[in-house]
Amino acid sequence: LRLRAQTAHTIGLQELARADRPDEPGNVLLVDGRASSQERLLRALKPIAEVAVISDPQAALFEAAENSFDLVIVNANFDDYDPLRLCSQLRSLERTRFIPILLVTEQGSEEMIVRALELGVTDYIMRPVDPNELVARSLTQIRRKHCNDQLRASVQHTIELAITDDLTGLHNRRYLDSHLKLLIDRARARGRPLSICITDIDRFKLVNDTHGHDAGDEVLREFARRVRATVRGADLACRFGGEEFVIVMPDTTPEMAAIVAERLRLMVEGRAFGISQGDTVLNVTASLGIATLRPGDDTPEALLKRADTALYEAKNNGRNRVVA
Ligand code: GH3
Ligand code: MG
Ligand code: MG
Ligand code: MG
Repeated sequence: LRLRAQTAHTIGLQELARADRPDEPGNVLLVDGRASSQERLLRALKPIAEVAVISDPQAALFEAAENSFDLVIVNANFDDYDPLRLCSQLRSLERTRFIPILLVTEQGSEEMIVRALELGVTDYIMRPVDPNELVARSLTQIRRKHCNDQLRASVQHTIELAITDDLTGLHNRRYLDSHLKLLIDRARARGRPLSICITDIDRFKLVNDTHGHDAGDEVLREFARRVRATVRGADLACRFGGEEFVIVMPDTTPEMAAIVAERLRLMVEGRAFGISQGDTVLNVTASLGIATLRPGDDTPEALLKRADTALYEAKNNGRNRVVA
């Protein structure tokens, strides 16, 4: 009778798991040095999870780092290997540090359990392992992992929205404000040059006035694409405001910055911008001002101000040019 009750209970938990996440079974890595216990634990877990079994704890670390598991179960039964070493490695690797760990230990190994919890093991279970308890503890961790993953992804998404310009997909001014100082400090600390370029589309108001605001938006998006095509991975490109863009270039001398700016100027001037109204193409030009970090620049604003003054000069000297 007791056995039957236990089976029913197990089924209850399975159904709960299915009802909760019908299309999201857990992915479990079972690290277990012995074939006999592997088989027993596997049988208990099979209804609630996809289980990968591995005997060698060092190989398990690689396995965990290469795949996305929701739970690692470490059965502390290896010959000549401290299971806590694996747990601690799992906790320290970037790719595995968020995976919950369930440790299976001997009765009376309180000391080991305390050390395990201290180094970040999530939960433990004592031998002989009760299958229901194993399922219950595993499900708890798998669900928690799924929730945490969703939370992390949504935080990531929110951050991205907050630092991205909706229209062009470039970084926005908020991101520039928070990062320019960082890039300047880093350049100073390393004794490396850093240059910035401010570019503003020429007579952009005319585009809006003649072809409408939507056409203006299309020009801005295409302009941003050409900015992106000009910069290197280490550069920070952002939409500073309306039709103004800023490029921050670490490790870049004034001479190199002038070359980059001239390349962008030619990229804009060289090929007309298509807009979706009929066959209309627009000839667009931009003016660019560059500045390089000097000892006297106390703030990011000081550097931006000099680039802006250069831009103003480029506008005054007839537009469609680079001024340093
Ligand atoms: P200049 O050569 O001196 O830079 O002339 P300009 O016409 O480009 O400069 P001005 O600052 O007078 O006009 C900028 C225009 O950019 C005015 C504004 O309506 C437009 N603008 C700003 N943001 C957006 C946007 O997101 N979309 C569109 N379509 N237009 C924008
Ligand atoms: Mg203007
Ligand atoms: Mg303009
Ligand atoms: Mg402007």
